[in-house]
Formats: sequence, structure tokens, C-alpha cells
Amino acid sequence: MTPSTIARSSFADDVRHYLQLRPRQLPSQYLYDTLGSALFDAICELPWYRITRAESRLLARHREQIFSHLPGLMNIVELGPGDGRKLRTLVEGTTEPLTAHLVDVSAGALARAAHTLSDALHIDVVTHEASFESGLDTIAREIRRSAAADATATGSAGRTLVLFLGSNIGNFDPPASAALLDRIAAVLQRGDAFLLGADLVKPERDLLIAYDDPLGVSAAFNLNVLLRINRELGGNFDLRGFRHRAAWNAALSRMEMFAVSTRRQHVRIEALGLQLDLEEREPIWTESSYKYTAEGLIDQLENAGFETVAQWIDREDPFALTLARKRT
Ligand code: AVJ
Repeated sequence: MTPSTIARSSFADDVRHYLQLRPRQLPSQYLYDTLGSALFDAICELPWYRITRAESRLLARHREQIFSHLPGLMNIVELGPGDGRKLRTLVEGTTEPLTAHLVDVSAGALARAAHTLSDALHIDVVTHEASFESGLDTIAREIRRSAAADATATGSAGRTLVLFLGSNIGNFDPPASAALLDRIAAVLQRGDAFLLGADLVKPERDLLIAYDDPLGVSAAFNLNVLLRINRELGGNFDLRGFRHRAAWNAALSRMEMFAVSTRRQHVRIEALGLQLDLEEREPIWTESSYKYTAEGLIDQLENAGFETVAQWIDREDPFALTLARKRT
């Protein structure tokens, strides 16, 4: 089986499973096909979606300090590098030669990120078309192997920094995010580091407009997942029969996105042999985006076996970059 058939069959299985749950759901990872990724890039340019700019400012402002905490750094691993611009901003804070390992399930995203980094001449780029978990395992093995070879030659084994930026952690519910942080800690060696970018709780009106913008780009990003089902699985969703809804769930500290059926309707998904009857106003839950407190992030990292080295916060657009080191 080629990787794309593997991906397709799990998309099909997930759509079948999650659309039949109550409330109906679709895993947010499927928002990012070619059009969805382009729409997400457009969201990052919107004045109301401030995550990307806040994080980029923090990286540009503090990059030298970040590297000063990481003597002997040789490898950077980024989970979900997007277009590569944030990593390029970060590595402008050092002149040391580094190997950047980029992990993403999308070959297109990897190619674009590698291209963005091609003008950073001190950076060697290696791409891994893989899930975060399997990418982390592969890279840990590669780094250990080359460190062993290196250690015999020079006696040095460089350190590794894992990056998880853009508040991508926000799509993971608490058990899943704990599992991912544990997994990251498990592949790291003592003294290796982790840099986490996470969006902070802020006034509700700022959250609502970031996820339901006046230009309708967030709506397009959200409803595109139905279009993807039509295209890839022979669905017949009528996109005019759905509207975008974003809501703040204060009890769970997360933004939630839904595609809401505006009328009673019947939907068929050919490739799954699936028929759905949707009620008027019935929501399909398409994403959760958790928002954090600065202290909560430190606690989560601590629970995974990290100690926080430094935390930088953008007060204008509440967002935190937290640098942590694997405890011994
Ligand atoms: C890419 C998951 C960080 O949750 O803010 C943007 C995705 N969803 N607008 C986020 C998203 C709606 C984004 N992440």
C-alpha cells in the first residue's frame, strides 16, 4: 500500500466512525487537505487571528536567549512545521550548524517548509513524511546512531531541541496532549530540550472573532472538510445547507468549531455506503482548540518529565513560548 492509500483508508474509517457518534464529529486533522492548508495560511494573515504573529514576535525577540540555554545543540525536530517560516525566524538566532528534522503527514507542507529553510545556509534539512509519533521514533533512532558514530570520532554527542509551535497542542484533548508530551519526553535524552508554543486564555470576544472572522475565512476552512468528504469519498454534502459556528467552552477552556446543518437533510457518502439524516440545527463538531494558562503549561510539562527553563509571554496577544529541559 502506498502512503496515500493508507491515509485515504484511515480518512474513510474515521469519517465513518466519527460521523455516526452523537454528537457527530470529524477529527480536526482532516481540515488540512491542499485547500484547507491554504485557507489556514490565509487565517494566519487575518488581523483577528493573532496566534501566528504573536509567536513569531516572541521567537524573533528571544531567539538568541533560547539558543544561549542550549549549548551543544545539534538537532532541531519540528512537529508540523507549516510553511517553515517560524523555524527560519528561530534559527536566525544562531550561526551554529544544525540539522533540522521536519515531521509532517503532508508531503506538500514538507516540501514548502524545506524550501523556506533553504536560504538558512547553516541548516541541513531532513524531512519525515510521518505522524508525529512515528517521526519522533525514527528521528530518535537516527540521532542516536549518528551520535554513537560521532562520539567515537570526536567524543561529542549533540543535544536535540523539539519544537511544537503554533498552539498545535490545542487540538489535543488533555489525555492526548499528556500522551504526546510523554512521548516527546521518552525520545529525548537528559539535557535535551522542548520548546512549546501555546495560546493563552483571553477575553471571549477576542477568541470568538479569531475563530469566526468577518471575512468568512474560518467558515470556509471549517466547511471545507465536508467538501473534502464529497471529493475523496463521494459524499453529497450541500455546503449551502451548513453554517460555521465557533463557541467558547469556558468549563473546558477550549474553542469549539462546528458545521451546523441549517435544515433537515439527508446525506450519502458513496465510498462508505453511509446514509445520514441530519436534523435542523444539528452540529457536526469539527475542532477543539484548547487555551491555556502560563502556569498550567508549566505543570503539564512537569508532569511529562520536563523542567521549565524559561517562559516568554506576549502580553499584547496572550501567547506563551515555554522552553523546558528533560529532567534527569
Ligand atoms: C492550527 C490548530 C493551531 O486551533 O487555532 C484556526 C487551527 N482553527 N482557526 C487553532 C484553526 C480555526 C489552529 N491550529
